[in-house]
Amino acid sequence: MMNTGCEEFIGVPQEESLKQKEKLVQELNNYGWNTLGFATSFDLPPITDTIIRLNGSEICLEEFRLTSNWAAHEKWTPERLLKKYRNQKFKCGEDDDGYSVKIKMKYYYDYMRTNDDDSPLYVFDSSFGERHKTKKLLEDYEIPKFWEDDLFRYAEMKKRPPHRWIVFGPARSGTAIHIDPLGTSAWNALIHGHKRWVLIPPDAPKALVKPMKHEAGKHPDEAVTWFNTVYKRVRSSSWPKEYPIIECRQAPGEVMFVPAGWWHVVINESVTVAITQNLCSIANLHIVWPKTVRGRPKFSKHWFKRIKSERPELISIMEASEATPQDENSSSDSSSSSSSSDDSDSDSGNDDGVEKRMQVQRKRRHSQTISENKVACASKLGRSPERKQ
Ligand SMILES: O=C(O)CCC(=O)C(=O)O
Ligand SMILES: [Fe+2]
Repeated sequence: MMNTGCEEFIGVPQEESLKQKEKLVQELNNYGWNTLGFATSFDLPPITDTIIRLNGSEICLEEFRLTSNWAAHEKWTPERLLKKYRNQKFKCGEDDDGYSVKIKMKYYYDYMRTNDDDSPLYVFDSSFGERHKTKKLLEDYEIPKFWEDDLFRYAEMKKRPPHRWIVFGPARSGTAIHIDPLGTSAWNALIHGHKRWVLIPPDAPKALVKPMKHEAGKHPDEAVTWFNTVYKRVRSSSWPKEYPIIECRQAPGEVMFVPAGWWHVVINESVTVAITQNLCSIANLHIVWPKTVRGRPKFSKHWFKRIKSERPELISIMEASEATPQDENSSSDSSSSSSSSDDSDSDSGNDDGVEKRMQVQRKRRHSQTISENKVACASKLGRSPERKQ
């Protein structure tokens, strides 16, 4: 839970805050974001945590002390983030035309504390490391050794698909069921709060893992909707044994690894702050390469050249993989996936691809300006950098 002990010191000045809050509440009510009353009625059942946890201190790889030395543990409490980045804008959604919707930290902080939305806005920002005022966040964590060999790093930074996100949001925010894009795997390090995860094997059919049409309701493609519908089936005895799920409650300091191709869905139990990165490792290059060629042809040419000069030994894996048939889920899953999708894997048009990672909750936000001075609606800003890549 958030420590609200120092609100007076770091929060938005009281008068401004009250005005903003009034406006916000009015607008949120107008949009019916709380129509289902989840703020008071949504409860997750007790969990049978089935994840395999490795204790970093008990295995021989020294580097497996993944996050204990990260400054993020001190610096990324909601309060300290507010204090340091209060006037910086972070991406919390996309409008219907794919423009970023951004919100200043000071307003989002207030929103996190006070909202009663069924499925609250979620900050999911992939360009923090490129913006002058926020790139210092990169110094607060490091890529764990296991995942350093990300083959996309050979591509020019400006050309590579978005690959790192700072993620924060209140209880009930989250990421709907999806497969990560381009056959990438991901790690997700939680700094603050608790997340609930459910992972489902890659071969589970989309129709089984997604809410049914009649269940989509007011908030289609939202984590809360999944946890109110499919989750019940997943936990019942009628769930097909051939798709055993893995679930866990992630605590601060724990790093989740999501293998390529796995369905996953995440909901925040309280205010959370996390960092997540997607990667193409040698282990999944044979999956990532053909998807990249098909989905992002322009980028793939550039990347191929770079691999050829930096890691020529990998070219044979890439060439052999092009003949491999693609699996159905990861190439066809789309609109509701926060990351995997036809269009997310595509560089036709604006060559943006992987940014669809968080598209789940953005879609619902349409083009509202939550409040003129709180959110710079992306259409005023022009395409966000990540959409141009
Ligand atoms: O922390 C979360 O909400 C999960 C994020 C996720 O699955 C993703 O970024 O692909
Ligand atoms: Fe994901």
